[in-house]
Amino acid sequence: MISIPANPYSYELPLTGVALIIIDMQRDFLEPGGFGDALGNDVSRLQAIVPTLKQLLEAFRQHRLPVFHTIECHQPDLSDCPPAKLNRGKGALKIGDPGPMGRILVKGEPGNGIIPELAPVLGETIIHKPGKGAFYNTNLETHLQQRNITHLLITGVTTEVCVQTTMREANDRGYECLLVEDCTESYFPEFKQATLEMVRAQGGIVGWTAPAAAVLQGLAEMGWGAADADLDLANTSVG
Ligand code: C5J
Repeated sequence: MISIPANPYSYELPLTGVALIIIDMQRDFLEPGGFGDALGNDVSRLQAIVPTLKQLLEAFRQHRLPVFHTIECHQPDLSDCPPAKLNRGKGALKIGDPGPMGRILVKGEPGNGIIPELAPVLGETIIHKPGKGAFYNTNLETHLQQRNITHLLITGVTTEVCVQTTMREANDRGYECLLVEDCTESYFPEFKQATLEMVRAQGGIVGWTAPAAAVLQGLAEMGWGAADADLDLANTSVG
């Protein structure tokens, strides 16, 4: 067990059972012409976390620890997109409309993919999710249970929407969650700050927060080797 300095108090990272969860680092949220842009947001804000998140991802890869990428998306016929989601927002383009990067938030379209800097590699799991939370209508929990994962390091965008929803879902399911402060971002800086404070309030009612440097230091102290690997290098699973 390694103690990571965190808020509201140290996060105890076990030697096994840890996974990195990267939420929705997709072109649809980070690039002009995607879903985030269509809703009127300044998407350039989200780019700032990419180098730090990449560093954390590389550390997980180096230690051969499990990595899960999520993608918010819908089937081409939008059968998994309820009217309440489809009609919300009154943006320039709706989910399913053709945009400069293909159909907005539709699975398989160029704009729906993960940004190239963080593209999944063989052995990492991709979870396609129709909702904001990564547990809703996905097999994420089955994947986590199969691999005896108990501790989740949570990253990605946007902090107060898909990241926070996923962290709350995970917390209710008994996972010990740490939100990596400089590996998550929002279109609204005040919402990011509020989310960090909310999740760690009341003695960590939803979990912990810590900067990436503290997590990286903890991983270095672990000294995990390939023998502890929980990766199936033959398969990148898609859920
Ligand atoms: C949103 C997300 N904001 N990934 N999705 O619609 O946070």
